[in-house]
Amino acid sequence: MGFFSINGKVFRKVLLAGLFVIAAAVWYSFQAKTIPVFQAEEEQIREITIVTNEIAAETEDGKKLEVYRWDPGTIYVRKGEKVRLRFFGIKGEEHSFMIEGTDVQGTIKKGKETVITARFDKKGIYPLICITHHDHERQGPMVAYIVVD
Ligand SMILES: [Cu+2]
Repeated sequence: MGFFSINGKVFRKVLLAGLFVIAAAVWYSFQAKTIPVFQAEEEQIREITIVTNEIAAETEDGKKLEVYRWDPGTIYVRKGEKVRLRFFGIKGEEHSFMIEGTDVQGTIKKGKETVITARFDKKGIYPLICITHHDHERQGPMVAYIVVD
């Protein structure tokens, strides 16, 4: 009886140790797989390049028409996604801009890059407005639309 009860204790200890090893192996394999995935997700920032463009024309009587534009004019972003907006000034000396519905604002100069990192947590359409070229009288409207869904 004594022999069997000692054996029973040893068996239980070995069983518990075995279960612990299995649990640790399962936990470790789970950790090893998930850690790099989380790191990759955190580092993911989508880059969007936007340039300042100009459309010019002339009427039959020689009147010059011109409008500054963002290129692209529509930017699609996922809700909660981190984006890096790289503005590059091509046409026009300077553009002071804001993104309506956010506190993002800045200035783009010809031949220079302005970089802004943003995250839109609410769905909607956010106008990217150039204040310098706001309306028809000031070679505008220079507006693009950031569509967040
Ligand atoms: Cu402008």
